Amino acid sequence: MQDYARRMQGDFEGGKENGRGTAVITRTKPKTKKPSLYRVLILNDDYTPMEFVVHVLERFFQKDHEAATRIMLHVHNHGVGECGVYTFEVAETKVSQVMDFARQHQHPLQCVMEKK
Ligand code: TYC
Repeated sequence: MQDYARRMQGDFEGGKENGRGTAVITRTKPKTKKPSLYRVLILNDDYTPMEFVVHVLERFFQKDHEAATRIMLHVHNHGVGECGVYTFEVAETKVSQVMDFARQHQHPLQCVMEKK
């Protein structure tokens, strides 16, 4: 965004004289940056039991049984589906938790993240 536009939004306080007849713009509002968001996806495979995938969605993605079943069936039918959208570190943690849990139960379930 251009400075003049930000000034209109109150990001700057204008017009401090700098002794040379020109104005210096000083920032008054703290700069905030929106974090990038990441989709966490699960992938279909031929071996992981449907009930296990539903359990994963309930346990790690706070889905109720209906929502979890709907997402699982979407993945089963379309190959991939969204479990949730999170900031980078949260998404990374979810992916690790799912991959570890699937491995512990010897299922080939895959979970990945992608930038939105
Ligand atoms: N396709 C699996 C089956 O028929 C079920 C499944 C659904 C597996 C979703 C993985 O992410 C998945 N047992």
